[in-house]
Amino acid sequence: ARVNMSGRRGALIVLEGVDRAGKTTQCRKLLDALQREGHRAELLRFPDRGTAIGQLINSYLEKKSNLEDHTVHLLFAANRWERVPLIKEKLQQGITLIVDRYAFSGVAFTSAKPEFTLTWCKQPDVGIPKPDLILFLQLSPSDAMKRGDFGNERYENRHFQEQVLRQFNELMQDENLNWKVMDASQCIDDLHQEIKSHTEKVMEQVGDNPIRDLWR
Ligand code: DGP
Ligand code: NA
Ligand code: NA
Repeated sequence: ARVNMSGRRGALIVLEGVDRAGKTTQCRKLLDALQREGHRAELLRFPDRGTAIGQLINSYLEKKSNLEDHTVHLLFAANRWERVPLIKEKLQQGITLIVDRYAFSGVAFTSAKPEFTLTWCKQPDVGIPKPDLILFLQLSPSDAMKRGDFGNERYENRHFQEQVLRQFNELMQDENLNWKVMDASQCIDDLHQEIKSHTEKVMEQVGDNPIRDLWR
């Protein structure tokens, strides 16, 4: 691995939220802004549909296949674990990572299904790199619907999204994590400025702090 001359590691920045909150747009704008200012930053997104596991997930989301609910939960977690070596390497090299969804989506989406507890859902992601900052793009399911019809993918319906939001709210009670709740109903550029300023603050603070383990 390349040595990071500044001695400062990159920050692990996660964007979360219900579907249509604008995560993908904001990830891209944040990446562009950081790079323009000369920071080393890269984008990751989960699920990463490009890997072998990601292809199983993709076909499940597109409803081309059915998978048992526990099984699909473990596949999503495995899809994050397969990127853990890369995540650690980039952070150590001083590269800030902007991540479009992470284990919090993993837990919120599965625990929104009947008969899944938060405790069970968290286990497969225990120990993945702990984010330095989690930006939650808050948008009510009714405002999300106004942004146009949901697509045809699995999970894209209002009732389910309401359950997901409830589960995210539970996860946000965890004071060991650095959650920042953002109003995603504001205009794209104002939201971007808020996200950028939180991110830059955290990038300053990480210094050479060790990368910690999530939920451990
Ligand atoms: P996206 O590519 O960001 O549109 O995400 C695809 C869908 O998959 C979206 O409805 C959220 C859901 N999702 C993302 N991560 C997970 C996960 O880890 N577990 C489950 N069950 N669903 C997830
Ligand atoms: Na989606
Ligand atoms: Na549940």
